[in-house]
This record gives sequence, structure tokens and C-alpha cells, in this order.
Amino acid sequence: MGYIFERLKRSLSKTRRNLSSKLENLLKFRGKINSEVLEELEAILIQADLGMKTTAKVLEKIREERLKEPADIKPFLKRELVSLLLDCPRSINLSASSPSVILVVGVNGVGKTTSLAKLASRFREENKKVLLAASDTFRAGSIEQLDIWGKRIGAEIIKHQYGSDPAAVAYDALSAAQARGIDILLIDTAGRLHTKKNLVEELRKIKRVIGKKKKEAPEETLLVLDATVGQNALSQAKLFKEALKVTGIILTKLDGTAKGGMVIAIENELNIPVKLIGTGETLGDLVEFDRGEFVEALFSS
Ligand SMILES: Nc1nc2c(ncn2[C@@H]2O[C@H](COP(=O)(O)OP(=O)(O)OP(=O)(O)O)[C@@H](O)[C@H]2O)c(=O)[nH]1
Ligand SMILES: [Mg+2]
Repeated sequence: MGYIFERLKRSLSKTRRNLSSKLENLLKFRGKINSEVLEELEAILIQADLGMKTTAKVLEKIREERLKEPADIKPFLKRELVSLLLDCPRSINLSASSPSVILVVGVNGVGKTTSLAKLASRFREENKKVLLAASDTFRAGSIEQLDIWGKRIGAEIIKHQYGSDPAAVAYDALSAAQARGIDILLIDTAGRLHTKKNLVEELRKIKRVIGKKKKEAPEETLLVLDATVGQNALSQAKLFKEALKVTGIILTKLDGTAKGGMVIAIENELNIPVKLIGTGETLGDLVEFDRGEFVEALFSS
């Protein structure tokens, strides 16, 4: 736990400050744990964006275990929060037959394109051949933005005109990836559409089209959520989850928020693994999620 842990810790500093200063106050309470203490704890956890359901579970467990001493709350919370997070592998799923396809989805402005670039950059560092597909054909400037990232990280991009069919771009990109011996194709998508057409439907079409060309593709459908919006991210995730068979979450902007408890609510209520977290705006600001390290960073001084 060196550099990466420090970065994680730094990105969680707002959440930690929010959580621990209030917890410390609570722990100064001299009597035994009573309903007043539990109410206070409930408020603290909700303010850290653990969500109603998850917070209720934690409180129920405290009652169940008949915790008496306020001093026992912190170690209890550490254990409990780890166990509320999923016990599953979190690495990006790449298939044995190249190219692996990673579809990046989410509503507008959450950090899809930036996260895609960070991920692509990481693959480039591993000397993998990477191709980017500009399937956001809607937002002004989106294609140029991807172009710039591509040049910076040494990845080619496949693009069409603005307003063209995002699924056609994805299809062409997969053809190109197959022809060029690309290891990983990453598909950038829009967060909003110019037509009334449902965003989820449009994304499903992308999936269908690439699935026709490669049966297992996309190997990953990564949903990008912005941690700063708090519980709204949960409703966004519900929208995408079933329709698109989301395989993992990238939680961005953890550095700018005190709502880091989001991670626990997402995993506990949606059962989708958070695979990566965004800790800033530069290419290196992407951290693989580890539940033990996360909780440790949340409570460390
Ligand atoms: N602080 C911080 N900023 C981030 C992070 N990830 C993305 N951003 C910023 O969020 C803003 C939006 O990022 P984009 O990657 O363009 O978001 P998008 O989802 O592709 O947006 P649209 O294409 O408009 O739907 C940019 O200013 C990014 O630099 C992060 O982890 N931390
Ligand atoms: Mg974008």
C-alpha cells in the first residue's frame, strides 16, 4: 500500500473529514450506546451518502450484535462496511480472442470520455494495441476531444460525421480492430441524444450490432457514474443496469466530493462491482477499486 493508497486516501479526504470528525464527536459520548447515539450515527452515515437502505442495514446489525460501547462503533463500522462491499474480482474482463471490446456508457458529463482515455492509456502502458471509437456523434466537440486523447496516448480513432449513427461507428471500428490486429477497442458514447430516441435503446443497438460481429462482445459494459451527484447516481444506475447488462462501474470525481459513501450504496443496492475510481482529471488519476483499501482509506487518519 504505497503510492496508490496515498492517492486513494487523498481523493477521499473530503469524505473522510466529513465522516471522521462527526464520528469522533459521537465516540466522545460517555454513556452506553442508546437510541440517541444510533440516531446520530444514522445521520452521519446518510450524510456520507451510504444511502437509506445500506444505513438501515448497518444500524440493524449494531442492534443485533448488541454493541454497547461507543468506542466499539469504529472497528465495527470498518468490518461491516467491508462486508457490505462485494466480494468479487474487479479486473477488466478481456477475452482470449482479440479484440476485446469495452463499451463506456453513462449520462452526460459524468466523465465517460476522460475515463475511457485513462483506461486506454493504461492499456497502452502495457503495450497493448488500442483503438478508440467515436460513437458519441451528438455532442459538439466530442469527436475532436477523443482525437486529442488518442494522439496523446498513441491510439488511433475511428470516427464518422456528427449526427451519424453511433452503432455504425461502432461496427466500423470493430471491423477495423479485427483487420488491424487490435487488442482492445474502447467505444465512447453520448450521454444525451438529439432525437427523442431513448438513450438506452441507442446503446442497446450498439451492443446488438457489435454482438453480431463478435459474439462475446462487448466483454465489458462499463457504466460511468459521477460521485458528486450522490444518491442520484443510484437511480441512473438502475436505468442502465438491466437494459444493458452493465458489467462494472467507474465512479468518477471521488476527489471532489464528501459523498464517497456512494460506493457502498452502489454495490450493496445494485450488486454491480465498482471496478475503477476516478481521482482527478489527468490520465494517471484512475485507481483500481479494492474494498479493504477503500474502507481503510475512509477511516485512516
Ligand atoms: N475531478 C475530477 N474530474 C473529472 C474526473 N473524471 C472526469 N472529470 C472531468 O469531468 C468533466 C467531464 O468529463 P468528460 O469525460 O468529458 O465527460 P463525458 O461523460 O464524456 O461528457 P459528455 O461527453 O458531454 O457526455 C471534464 O472536465 C473532466 O476533466 C475525475 O475523476 N475527477
Ligand atoms: Mg464524452
